[in-house]
Amino acid sequence: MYAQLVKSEGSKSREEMTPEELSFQDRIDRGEKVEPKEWMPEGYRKTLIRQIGQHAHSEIVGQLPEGNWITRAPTLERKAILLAKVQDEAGHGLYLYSAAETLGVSRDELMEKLHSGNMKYSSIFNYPTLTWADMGAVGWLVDGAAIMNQVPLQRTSYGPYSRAMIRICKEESFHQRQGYDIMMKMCAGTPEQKAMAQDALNRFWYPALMMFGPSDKDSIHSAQSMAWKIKMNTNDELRQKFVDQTVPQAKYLGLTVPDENLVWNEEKGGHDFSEPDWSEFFAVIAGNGPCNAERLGARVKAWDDGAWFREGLMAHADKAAARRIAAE
Ligand code: FAQ
Repeated sequence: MYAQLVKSEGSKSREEMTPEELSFQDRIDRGEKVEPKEWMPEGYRKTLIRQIGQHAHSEIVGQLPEGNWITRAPTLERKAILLAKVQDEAGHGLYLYSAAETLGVSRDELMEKLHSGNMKYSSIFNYPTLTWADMGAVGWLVDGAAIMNQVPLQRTSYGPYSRAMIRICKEESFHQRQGYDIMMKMCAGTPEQKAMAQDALNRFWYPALMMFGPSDKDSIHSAQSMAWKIKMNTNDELRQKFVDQTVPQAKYLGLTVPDENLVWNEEKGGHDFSEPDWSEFFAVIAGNGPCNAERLGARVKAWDDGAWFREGLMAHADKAAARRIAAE
């Protein structure tokens, strides 16, 4: 079924597996959840730390493009909604860091890897948000793509990740609705407002398609991650579903998806569409997108600026512990 998938490095056939690995794979195949204290192959643990850690970093870095517009939201109501949405993303980051910590990695280690450029976050957050319409496009397309990817992850095999996803998905669907609501208002507004909405769609369409990762033939982790049910679908499957879901929404808004090759293919029951520019994608994930330096710089500065607060909390915790010991 997944003829396009490349073999993941280090993946083993059943004949190559140890008895422990075989019985682990059987549990996964039966649909059982894996919990933190249970035995798991080292590769499974590492893959989860990579994916959950990158996912957590994406939620945290993902606050920046929208945070940029909180002070400039057009009404008090829009400001309150955007503020709540950005705070939700912080919460998602925290659930996910907690899920990653159950795998034996500390939050400080994950932060250090993000700040030193040794761990990724989603490519999408390296694009600028230039106008208020971008808040609509981010909610509609970026949260829309995030939901498409995260709904299946509610069934992922690692218990803490799966449970975090259930809660996150509830909030993401509100985020997507608020973005689409901004787009609806702008498209029903003046010609200038509608043109801003079209411009935002033009700039965010292909970066949103890139969120699903490289095409299946270049996705080095998919085969193994799907065998372990860490990932439930291939990158191309989810990208196709996203296009099929989003095209009618664009039509309803009276906007044009910026793809001349976009056409409904009756035979496959889905749209044919142009692939994103993969050389741009690989440049962005290598650190060379339009906003990589700015985004990472903002996170490193926030970490450094918060050092006094973390030290204060630790001093307080140490004093409280010393008092408890003295009282015993
Ligand atoms: N950006 O072999 P694959 C959100 C990397 S949450 C950057 O296909 P995999 C909420 C990949 O890490 C958005 N890097 O990898 C929100 C690997 O490099 P590595 C985040 C990417 O892991 C909304 C290499 O390419 N969601 O938006 C990307 O099997 C609004 C090869 O790729 C998640 O993290 C990319 N787009 O599949 C917040 C969901 N794609 O690690 C604020 C969970 C690929 O070997 C505002 N993650 N790479 O150095 C996943 O489902 C998967 O990790 C994929 C990638 C599908 C992202």
